[in-house]
Amino acid sequence: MKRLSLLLACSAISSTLISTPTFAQSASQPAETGRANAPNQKPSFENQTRAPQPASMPKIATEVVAEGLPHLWAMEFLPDGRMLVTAKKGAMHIISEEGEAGPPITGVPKVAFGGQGGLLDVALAPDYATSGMIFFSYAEPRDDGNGTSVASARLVPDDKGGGKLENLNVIFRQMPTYDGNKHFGSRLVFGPNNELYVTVGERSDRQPRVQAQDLASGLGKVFRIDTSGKAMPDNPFVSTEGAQPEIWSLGHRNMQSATLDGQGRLWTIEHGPKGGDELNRPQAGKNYGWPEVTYGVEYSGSKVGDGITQKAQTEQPVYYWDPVIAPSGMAFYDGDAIPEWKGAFLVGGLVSQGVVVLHMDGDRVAHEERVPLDARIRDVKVGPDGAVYAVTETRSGVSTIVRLTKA
Ligand SMILES: [Ca+2]
Repeated sequence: MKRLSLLLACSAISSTLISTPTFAQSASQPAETGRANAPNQKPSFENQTRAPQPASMPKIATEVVAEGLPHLWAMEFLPDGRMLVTAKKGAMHIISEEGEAGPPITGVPKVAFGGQGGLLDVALAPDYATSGMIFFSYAEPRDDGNGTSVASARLVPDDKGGGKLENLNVIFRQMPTYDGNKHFGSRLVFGPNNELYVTVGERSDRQPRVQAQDLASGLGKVFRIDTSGKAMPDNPFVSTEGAQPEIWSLGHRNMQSATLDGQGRLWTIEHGPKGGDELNRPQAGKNYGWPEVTYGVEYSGSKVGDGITQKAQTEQPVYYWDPVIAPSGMAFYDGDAIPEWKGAFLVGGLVSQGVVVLHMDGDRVAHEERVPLDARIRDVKVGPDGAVYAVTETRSGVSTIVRLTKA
């Protein structure tokens, strides 16, 4: 009888689900109802894609708190409640509590602006309140191309709403250099032991992208370094001949989302191929498959490699999206202002034009909720007030910051 009632419950919504494999466990409809790009690919466990929406979803009110900003890439809250933002063209600004951008902070190094390149993520050092140290990533112009680099500096705010960077140090360079303008990643996330996770891309083109599987290459990896840029001594490949010791995990495509969960563990979301964005919890030394094992298809519609979605010695994504959301920033919600979201991941969607809320059950996704915002979302952060702040962008290069609260 149970099985029959599930079938009946699903038949009402089946017209929108014909193109995707589903496990008929819940009568709730998934948020995603669009046609899959790889309709014949099967998830390897329940709720690995198109998880049902939660039974009750909060009504969300939005308010623009800053507008007319340059094209932003990342945002962090400073301890005094103001926001520190990176502008993709190569500037940093402090946004006042009234929503006004201060003058550009001086001392930002030159970035390779163009395509997906520019000034990328920023993270405050765990001891920022006393040290003033920040870390940021950027597409670095180099002699024979460019690559993602990470710098540290001391942020010295002034009394005019601006400031300067002092003691600038480029602490890490993704190698090899490549002459392209795509798939730089990146996100910077500090772990609980002062270790810095750096997520990058594999530079997209067919020739470099296979290096995501190569431990001698820094393309398509998560790195784990100390604040001076050195490999953490307990990294998985420090004793492997020829491997880059900074590598934490391999087989990634282009990770533009990363955050810690409530237990201090790293989670990432990468831009996949067409129909292959994926959520992972990267673990030491593990291989996440790209470009040999993946969901989705090439942009041309042809299969990626041999079209394999599962393989021994590679990790299945915790979750994947087909069609893609095009993930940007990501945050773990531990606030009280929106109780329904407690313990969920909040993910910005460039293509899905809103915030994706992933409700977890242990290390699996139980429910996926969408908050449409009618704008490409470039970053998502939880504010000191427990509200959620989303950075929007337009193709023409203007950003706003929107505050999400429970209506
Ligand atoms: Ca993968």
